[in-house]
Amino acid sequence: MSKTIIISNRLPVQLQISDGGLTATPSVGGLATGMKSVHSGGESLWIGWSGLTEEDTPADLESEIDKALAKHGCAKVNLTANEIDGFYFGFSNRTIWPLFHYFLEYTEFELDFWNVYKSVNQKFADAIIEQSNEDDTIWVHDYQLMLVPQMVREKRPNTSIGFFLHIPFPSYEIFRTMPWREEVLEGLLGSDLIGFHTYDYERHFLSSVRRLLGLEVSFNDVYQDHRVIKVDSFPMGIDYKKFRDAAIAHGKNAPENRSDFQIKLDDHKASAPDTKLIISIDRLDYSKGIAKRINAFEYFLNKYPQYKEKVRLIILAVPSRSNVPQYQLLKKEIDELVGRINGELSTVNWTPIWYFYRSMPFENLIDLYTSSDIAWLTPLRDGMNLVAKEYIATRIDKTGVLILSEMAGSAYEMNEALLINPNNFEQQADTLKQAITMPKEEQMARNMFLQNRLERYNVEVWANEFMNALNQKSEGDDTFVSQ
Ligand code: ADQ
Repeated sequence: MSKTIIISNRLPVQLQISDGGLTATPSVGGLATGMKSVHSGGESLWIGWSGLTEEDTPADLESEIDKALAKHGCAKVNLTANEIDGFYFGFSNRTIWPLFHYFLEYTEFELDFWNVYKSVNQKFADAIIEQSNEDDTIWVHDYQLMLVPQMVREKRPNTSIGFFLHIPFPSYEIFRTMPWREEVLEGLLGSDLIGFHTYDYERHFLSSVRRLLGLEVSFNDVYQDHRVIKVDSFPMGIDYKKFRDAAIAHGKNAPENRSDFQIKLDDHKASAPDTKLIISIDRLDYSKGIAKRINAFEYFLNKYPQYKEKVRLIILAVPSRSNVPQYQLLKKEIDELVGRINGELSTVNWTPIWYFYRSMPFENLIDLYTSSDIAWLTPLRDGMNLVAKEYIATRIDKTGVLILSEMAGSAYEMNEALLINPNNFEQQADTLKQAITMPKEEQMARNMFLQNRLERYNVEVWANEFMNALNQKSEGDDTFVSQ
């Protein structure tokens, strides 16, 4: 029986080794949830890195780990600490990530990183070949594995291979600065179907293919060596029902069942009923524009001083890639900014910014989404941004205002939000004022449209549409015969 093979850098299972032995817990991230309909009992296999380096894996636990992963339909690729350094922290996060998010000044073109990236991609490709058959369908995820499709194609000329990029694909002018640009494009073109979040990313990719490889491109088809590669956009949705149900359950919570975090939020509301809560939730990443947002908040308070003591900004930043120097610098910058602004503007009754640097359990995320009046998300570049969608899904009574950067992929589908340019402080100060004073009826009218769209185009639909397009592609006879 043919199966679906999913490949991503990390497996959707968290392994923990302690005195009590080994535990394997499924992760609850967006991708893991989204792939549920594809990754179901027995007909699929998920291949990825387990999160434990070879050095950290006790030899006597090796087969126990394999068995535990197999129970979740997963198989691991073993990576050494050195490989993780060069492949993940190196090429993936010091070359591709900054470059694809237009941070050329942070981009490092290191031959050593590139070499490790290639060899680790080969390891993933080898694992796929070993664990799959010719008639299986393969779905490769994200920027860490862009060479895998071509590497698999070499051994499996007739297998159906899809690739989805979760981050932006940059414009040709940016992409062409990379020394290994042709190899990366060739790697991706090993696929039958290449998916992006938005039409713009798709266009940028096709433009690079045409100009750097000189291949024929017609609409969204690329013609290469008697093959046709389809390129399309599939904007990723969320598990709408999960967020909505959690928010409904949260509303029904008896007072004694409230989390400590919720008690704190409720106390705050009770003590200052006129104060508006603004939330911002991201991984601590320079692409998310957190430092600029804090500066823009200070600008707003200076432009409209009547809102001092009337608004509070809650920043929740999840620690991320803290081995990469740029992330350490950013953490320091944000610590200092928050300290300075709170130091200068706080009063006995009011601290303008509450800053949390941690990952929060799902329940607390829901506490925050549901307790806030405004969500303010200002990425400087973002492939999609799922937080924007999650916030809207939790607004059961349809109130709440979303202020969203037009640089996020999600902005294309969320026109009813207040869209801003994160570099424009003047506009953001005015938009914050507009959000604070927006009548409830207007909030509800805007959110009704957003909710309907998010409910319809949820993450399951996203995954199914991609798989259907890939299956149609392999069923159709579109082999290209050059004249
Ligand atoms: P990310 O850059 O990680 O994803 P995003 O899409 O916003 O960004 O997803 C973040 C996820 O983490 C959300 O589901 C959110 O609920 C969760 N989260 C955020 N802060 C948290 C906290 N403090 N504690 C716990 N959970 C938290 C990449 C791309 C995005 C793209 C996604 C999916 O960079 O542009 O939308 O992949 O393709």
